[in-house]
Amino acid sequence: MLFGPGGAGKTSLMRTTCLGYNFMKVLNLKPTKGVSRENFIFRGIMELSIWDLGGQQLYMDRYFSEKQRELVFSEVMTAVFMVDSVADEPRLKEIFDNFLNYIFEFSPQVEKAYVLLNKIDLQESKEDEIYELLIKDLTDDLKSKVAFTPVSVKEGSAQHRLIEILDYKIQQNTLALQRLGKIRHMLDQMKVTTLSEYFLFNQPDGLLIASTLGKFEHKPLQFLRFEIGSLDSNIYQIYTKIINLSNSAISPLELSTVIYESDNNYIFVREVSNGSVLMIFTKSKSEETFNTIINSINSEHFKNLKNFLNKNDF
Ligand SMILES: Nc1nc2c(ncn2[C@@H]2O[C@H](COP(=O)(O)OP(=O)(O)O)[C@@H](O)[C@H]2O)c(=O)[nH]1
Ligand SMILES: [Mg+2]
Repeated sequence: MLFGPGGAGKTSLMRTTCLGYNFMKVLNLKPTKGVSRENFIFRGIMELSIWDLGGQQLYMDRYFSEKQRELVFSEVMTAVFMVDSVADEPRLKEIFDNFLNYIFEFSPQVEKAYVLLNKIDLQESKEDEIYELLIKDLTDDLKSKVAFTPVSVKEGSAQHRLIEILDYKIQQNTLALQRLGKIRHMLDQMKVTTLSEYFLFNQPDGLLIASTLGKFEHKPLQFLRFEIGSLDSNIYQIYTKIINLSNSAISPLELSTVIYESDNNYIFVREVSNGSVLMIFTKSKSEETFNTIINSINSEHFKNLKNFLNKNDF
């Protein structure tokens, strides 16, 4: 659950983290009205439902009402509270205290509430003051269950923090770990005999799902969608022309693999499913290596991986 007053940056955070939007695209978001729920597949392995509770007072009061609070605050797996460090929100403390109390009351499985003090990129940001206000009068027990982080969606640190929180959840989620293990195994099978390393990325958020080198951290891919399809339109035009010139029949052209070349390696980038992209780095540049890769991305193992990823049975 992502909770907090209107204008805190919740919708911006979700769209930039999970949909690859850049910040410019969320600059002029209209405030969310009421409750909106969006589903995302994080890192290609864990399904997330994000509740963006429209932050206006009217709605806030409704969520906290005796009639609704249990419904709203139960069955939460991860609780994140977001606040605008610039705005003066007269009832901020009250909203925050209610949030904490109801989360821990109705979702006892939640171990920690994460608080994001957002917009620290702005000069007027007063995250220290807001921190003092929010932590004031909390019991020691509550204090130990709340983690505060100053962040900025604009600069990317909010997305980093959210990813960190969600990755921690993956580590605790047996189903996600099983799924990850299977994917790892399939990559290992494809790798055999090719002398190359395989990396699978989640397309919408650009994050690594799994690789034959294990987990590795990379700088976020500037939160751009990992798409190779944008070359498509131009290639198709040229392709059609050439085929016409050679008087052959035109077969459907589907751009699914791009090959890069360095002095010492090839890098293959291949779309696996709608949601993921496979990258293969060769360790040498021999013709033989090249062929083994072509074979591996046309193999049964590749088809299995594709089927598995397309099944989406979380
Ligand atoms: N300067 C700055 N503006 C932000 C940041 N995060 C969000 N905003 C802006 O704050 C406004 C409200 O954001 P929105 O995501 O709609 O907030 P929500 O009501 O919590 O969903 C939008 O105009 C965003 O562009 C940030 O880190 N820095
Ligand atoms: Mg919103």
